[in-house]
Amino acid sequence: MTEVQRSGTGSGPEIENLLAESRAFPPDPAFAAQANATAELYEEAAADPVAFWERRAREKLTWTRPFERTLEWDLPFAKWFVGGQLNVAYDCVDRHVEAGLGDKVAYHWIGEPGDRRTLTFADLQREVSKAANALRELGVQTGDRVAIYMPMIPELPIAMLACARIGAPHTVVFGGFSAEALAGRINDAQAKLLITADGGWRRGKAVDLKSAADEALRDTPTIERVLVVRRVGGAVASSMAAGRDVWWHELVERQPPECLPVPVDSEHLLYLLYTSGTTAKPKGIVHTSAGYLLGTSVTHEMIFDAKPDDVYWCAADIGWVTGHSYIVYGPLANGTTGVLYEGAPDTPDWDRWWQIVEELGVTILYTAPTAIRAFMKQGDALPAKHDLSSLRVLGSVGEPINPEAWLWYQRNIGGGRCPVVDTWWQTETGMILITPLPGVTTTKPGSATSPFPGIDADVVDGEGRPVPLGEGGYLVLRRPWPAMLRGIYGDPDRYRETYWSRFPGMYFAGDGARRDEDGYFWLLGRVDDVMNVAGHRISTIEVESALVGHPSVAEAAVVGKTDPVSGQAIFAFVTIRVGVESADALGRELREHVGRAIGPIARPKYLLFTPDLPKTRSGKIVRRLLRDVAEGAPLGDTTTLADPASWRPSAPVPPELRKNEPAIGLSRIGWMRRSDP
Ligand code: 7RM
Repeated sequence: MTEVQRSGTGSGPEIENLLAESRAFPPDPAFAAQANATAELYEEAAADPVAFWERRAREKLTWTRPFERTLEWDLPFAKWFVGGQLNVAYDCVDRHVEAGLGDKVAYHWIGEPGDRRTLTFADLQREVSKAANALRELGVQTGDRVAIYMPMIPELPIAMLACARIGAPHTVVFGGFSAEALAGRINDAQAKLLITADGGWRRGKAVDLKSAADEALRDTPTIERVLVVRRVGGAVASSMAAGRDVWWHELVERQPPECLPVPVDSEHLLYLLYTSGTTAKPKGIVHTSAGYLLGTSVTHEMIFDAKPDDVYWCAADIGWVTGHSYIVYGPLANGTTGVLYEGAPDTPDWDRWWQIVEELGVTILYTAPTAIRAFMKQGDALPAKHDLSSLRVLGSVGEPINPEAWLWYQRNIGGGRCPVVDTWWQTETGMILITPLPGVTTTKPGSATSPFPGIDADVVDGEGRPVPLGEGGYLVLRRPWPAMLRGIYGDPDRYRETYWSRFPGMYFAGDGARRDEDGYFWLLGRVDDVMNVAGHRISTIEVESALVGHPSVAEAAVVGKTDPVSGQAIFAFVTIRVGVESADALGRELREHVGRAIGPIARPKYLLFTPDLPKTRSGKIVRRLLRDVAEGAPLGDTTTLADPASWRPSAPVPPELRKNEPAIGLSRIGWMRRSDP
């Protein structure tokens, strides 16, 4: 199986396989004839990238006050559409109602237990307005931050849009994050209100969100009130704090159904979304209003070929940026009908998604390689049981997609008819930046192909010089784009340092990439200490500091190990304090400890107790070696070591950690300098 190399930009055999991937899929002429995108877009944008966005900003967005200057670029600080005012919720909801589309479905929602709700744009306008009035009653004013911690229920996008309606920035915290992670984000954002739910349904069980929220709220002095949606009823034992907590169905339902949208400046803070970096403290990525809405809506229209009659399903969770940009803001600005599904893809069975596609006649599906590989593992029979002929465009995002998964998706889900768009972007970029345009681009399985019109991406070497075609290096962006992050909340120095200092004048994304002889971009994964587990960014340091926070742990080092389904899996090396017994029970306890500190997705799949960790003279852990050990690279093979001369493990990795199953290993592994006898 061809596998994309995930760390470093060295040219391993995997990359050679990948670049040898020669299958190409030219656009179907029938699709091209009706496509939203055309090849001329590239020419128009190349001629004048700023004018390209300016024209679309005037055409696509509804302004309460027109902008005066398209771009102010004071590197690395960008302002787009300066002087303009609009309201994001109005552009996503009200203007479609005013245009006569009030009865059009905005969201088909399906709960995991099978309950359903259909919300038209008129319903959404009413619900968002009522929720916005409720926020006001709870004391939220324009500019106040609101934290949102919810399952995938309609009240989640309603809450986000209600915030946008009154110009109160939101920060959505993924419902799978722990109380501690929630508290950290609330405190960094200094949020005044928390919107949450009693729980949500996942794999047939009620996940208790309110108890986690209550735990977080012990340590969040800025939170005044809590608005709680009742989703699971008696299935969880949560309680309401008198004077602080209020039920959504009591407060929101009695609000008047009208609420004037508040016009805000183009650069008004729309939301913060926290993402993992190379330190333990997540960064609050700043997204503002007009440029973000333009970038997400233009890319949504062009890359997914979104048409008025489409039924579009981005199967991400709204708690991640993919959900913000491509479930909520981009598609709603385009007046697209979307699908929201609350639950897990394997509940009640692994064909749940295909049953939903068939039932709702989904035409566009956007998901992650992790999900595709998980479906692939279940075999071809489950999708084959369902009529998937409504599908016409397939998208992928979140991690490199290996050619086998791409081809499986194209054949077994797309029936060989649908263009597949592998879209590269980040929380920071806000919108898709490297992607095929369906109907225009000849795709190659495993390649995100080329930069979106107006985007200046390149691959450079360690000195910032563009690498020749056929070679690998670091992915950079040279020009600002409308949906780009405006900074890290409260920390302009960290913003400059993290993204703009490695290569002067360029945005460094933290990803390695190669360009092939045709100039196609092949993304190779992170080059920093950020892991990508099932499309979720988790930093090695976050997991390490959670582990070290446990009283039994002296030291910990964490690396990502290639995983056939989730892309990477977390592998933790742990040394324990003198006097503590390392045992299976402690290993399990540590896993749960990380789960509580960060969230279940951050629980190490592999955990190996070792007497010490390999370090350089200056005390830096030699991660490269740990990575090799985790990957099961043969002992003594130093070809992939950054510093081949120095280190080797003193004993083999226990066999249980070499299988692709969660495991805890006890070992006598020490780390010896190669020069040691
Ligand atoms: C949208 C999202 C960003 C990181 C990014 C990459 C990786 C995302 C692709 C990809 C290869 C892709 N935001 N990544 N898309 N790698 N091909 N099409 O995922 O902030 O959570 O993650 O994800 O490493 O830097 S994110």
